Amino acid sequence: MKLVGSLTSPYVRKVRVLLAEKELKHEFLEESAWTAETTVPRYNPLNKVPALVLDDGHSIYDSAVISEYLDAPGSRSSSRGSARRRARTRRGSRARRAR
Ligand SMILES: N[C@@H](CCC(=O)N[C@@H](CS)C(=O)NCC(=O)O)C(=O)O
Repeated sequence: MKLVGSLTSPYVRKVRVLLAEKELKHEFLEESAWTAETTVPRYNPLNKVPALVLDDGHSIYDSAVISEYLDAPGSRSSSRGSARRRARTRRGSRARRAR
């Protein structure tokens, strides 16, 4: 999986701490939502970091949703789709609230 975010965002930092604590293998793509050439909308239509790109190519966003996903037991196992589905559903409802 790949975490998309900036080094200055407290929301990104929260997720980075969780990834480190859980020793979860991931790439870090340093990106800011504030530059003209930002790629963040590819991963989050709200153009906010963090976004977490899963191995299947789908992304989830909003630090609370990402944290819950990473904290769910077995959520990174390919045989466990429920945490992923829950994260996608919550991602949608958080995005609607943010509008
Ligand atoms: N509720 C979001 C907030 C994320 C957020 O506001 N990120 C800021 C960086 S600290 C951002 O990307 N802002 C870009 C923008 O608002 O256009 C979360 O918890 O992930």
